Amino acid sequence: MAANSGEAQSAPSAVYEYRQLNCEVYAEIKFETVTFTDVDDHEPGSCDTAEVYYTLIAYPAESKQFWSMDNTFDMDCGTYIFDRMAVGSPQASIGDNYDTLIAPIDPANPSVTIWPFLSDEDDIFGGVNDHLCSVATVIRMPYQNWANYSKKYSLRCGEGVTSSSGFDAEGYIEFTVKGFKAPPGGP
Ligand SMILES: [Ca+2]
Ligand SMILES: [Ca+2]
Ligand SMILES: [Ca+2]
Ligand SMILES: [Ca+2]
Repeated sequence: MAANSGEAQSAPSAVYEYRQLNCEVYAEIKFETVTFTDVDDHEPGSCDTAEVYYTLIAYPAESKQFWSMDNTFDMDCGTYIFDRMAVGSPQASIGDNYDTLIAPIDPANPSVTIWPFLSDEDDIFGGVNDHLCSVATVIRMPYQNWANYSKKYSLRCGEGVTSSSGFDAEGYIEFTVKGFKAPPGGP
């Protein structure tokens, strides 16, 4: 009698554990566009041409860097699609998704820190480059809410970022954040 009652109690928890192990939660961060309404690179007029390299960060996902100080991407005023900006960059072969990062959500710290950072290269200042545009935000919510989360963000250059030298472009960065479930080990 005692053994039967013990079995009856353990069955439900075994089922619960099985389901938990077969589902982890991830966030997909898709960097959509960056729009510049003004760019200052010490040239005449209000929409200068910046020589750009940039890093897409969505911690705890692995960050992606495109272009470099030696190999930059020209940008002036207008809207640029991150997926297209990366084409031609030496780093663009690292994956098909040039604009998307996948972050595993940690139940103990269910947050994602999003921080795209665009820099302007300046030969004339001896390698001291300018901050062109960046935004930063931490998205945090209860773990169980992440799987169904979906939101589009539009943040102004400089929003959420502390920088002593400021930013040389005015504009905004748009990105979407979507939660989903996938088997352990990654989607
Ligand atoms: Ca500059
Ligand atoms: Ca100018
Ligand atoms: Ca320039
Ligand atoms: Ca420059």
